[in-house]
Amino acid sequence: MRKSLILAMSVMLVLSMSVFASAGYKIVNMPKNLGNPYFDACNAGAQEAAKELGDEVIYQAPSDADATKQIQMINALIAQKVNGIMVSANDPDALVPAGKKAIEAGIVVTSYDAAIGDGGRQLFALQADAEGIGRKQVQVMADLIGGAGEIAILSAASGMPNQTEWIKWMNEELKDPKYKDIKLVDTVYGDDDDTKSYQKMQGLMKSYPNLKGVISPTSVGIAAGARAIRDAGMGGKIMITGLGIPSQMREYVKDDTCKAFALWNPVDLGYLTTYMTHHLIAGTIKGLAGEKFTAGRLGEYTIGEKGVVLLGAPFVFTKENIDNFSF
Ligand code: RAM
Repeated sequence: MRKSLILAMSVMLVLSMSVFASAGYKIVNMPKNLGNPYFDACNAGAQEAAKELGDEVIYQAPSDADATKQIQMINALIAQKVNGIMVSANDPDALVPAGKKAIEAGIVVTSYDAAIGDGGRQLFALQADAEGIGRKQVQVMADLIGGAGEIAILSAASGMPNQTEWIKWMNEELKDPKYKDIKLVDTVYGDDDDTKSYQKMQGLMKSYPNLKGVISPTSVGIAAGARAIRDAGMGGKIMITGLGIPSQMREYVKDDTCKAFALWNPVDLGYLTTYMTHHLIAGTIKGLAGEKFTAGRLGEYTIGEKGVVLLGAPFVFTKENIDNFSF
């Protein structure tokens, strides 16, 4: 008697669990490319949020940071009728038509990290204020090289919206007369590919024998650049800073190849994006400026102008604090 009751109850439990699971939304997390530990950290946050929300987040992207391949993937997802797509765009304008088509098909399209242009996405989770990020990297570099010498920028790809925006602010900051002894000699692109970024760093060292420092606003570029500097025995002679993730940069920070770099928390960025996307699908927000929503452990957020939701302020990592971070 008691046994059959327990059995009936467990059957009911399993049934209700599967009903709950099928009530969840199907959301695709589409970074610029796969195989990038920065985006893996974003995805860890997305999975954490999905678990809390009862949604399913599928991690899908091209193997290289290519806009055309992202467009093909978005088109395929429209046919599959997923509920939401969260995109870090390789090209802001090229992705607008595909994003629009998905929205018209009833799919929620959001961006994080690098936004699809206006009309091609509903909301954008912005990691940190672009002006602050751009200017900060120049300020850190100036400190590292004692305010004088030749510097270069080692970026990802020239069409990527976040890279373009940060570099614009770096150039603005450099106009300040206090940097009159610093000369930006070149901006090169490693396409967020480790080997290509490493070779671009080697090329910079060859072309500019007096190079004092490199700013790399990409987690792929800064790690490859630091490795190239160390392999060339130039650690301490050429400074590198930019945006990186602690797990990839720890060894270079510890041996002084990279004394300081900045970033936001990518796990939190993926977590916020997933909550934001979920609320749009559920209809609890429409995506209008001024609307508020709660993003689990991160608390309350307000939608800003042009559908931008700001994660928070960036953080500078050094030898003193790098061991406090696991991502
Ligand atoms: C790379 C990507 C990403 C950028 C980070 C800092 O992984 O280019 O878009 O935000 O670096």
